[in-house]
Amino acid sequence: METTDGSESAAGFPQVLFTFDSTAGDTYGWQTGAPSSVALVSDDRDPNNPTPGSLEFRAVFPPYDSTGMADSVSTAFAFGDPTTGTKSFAGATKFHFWIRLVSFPAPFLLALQPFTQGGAPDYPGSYNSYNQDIPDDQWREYVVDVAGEPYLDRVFQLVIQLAPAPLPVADAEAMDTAEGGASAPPPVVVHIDYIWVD
Ligand SMILES: [Ca+2]
Repeated sequence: METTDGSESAAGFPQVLFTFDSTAGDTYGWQTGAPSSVALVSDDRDPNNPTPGSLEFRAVFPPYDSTGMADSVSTAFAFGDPTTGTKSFAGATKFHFWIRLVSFPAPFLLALQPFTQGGAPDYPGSYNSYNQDIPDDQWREYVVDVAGEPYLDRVFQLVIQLAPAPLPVADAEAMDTAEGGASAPPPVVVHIDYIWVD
């Protein structure tokens, strides 16, 4: 489903990209890989919004390896094919993401990182919004600074990535030899709303 404001012009900021204000039942094109999941929920960043809704991302991490590391998981929206279907945001300076850490406290969450990425063949990205030690379960705005990025005329996707904290080495070694194999970091749930660009 097309969920942008419909503008194909590179000019004209700000642009609201996603508000998730619907009971449509899909996820407005946002996807993740199983066993993680995305779904619309009635939570909203604005308590006065007459048509509330946000995207719930349930991040299910893979098991720790023998060194105590586990891979990050993410949810993403692609504007189209990375070669032929990118969208121009030329002239943009910031992408804004409102995100709420629902499963607070989350001691196994190392970082919450929204980022933007350009298309093929080199997939350049902006990774300057790397957020650790999120203090509570409230809605917060996370800003990706893209001013002057050369790929803005061919943006491929928006991504929200969650990185699990590594285990202490001693714990990882003990876990690796324990019966039953490696455990995984506990799942983390975030709500995502009001993604806009200026
Ligand atoms: Ca909303």
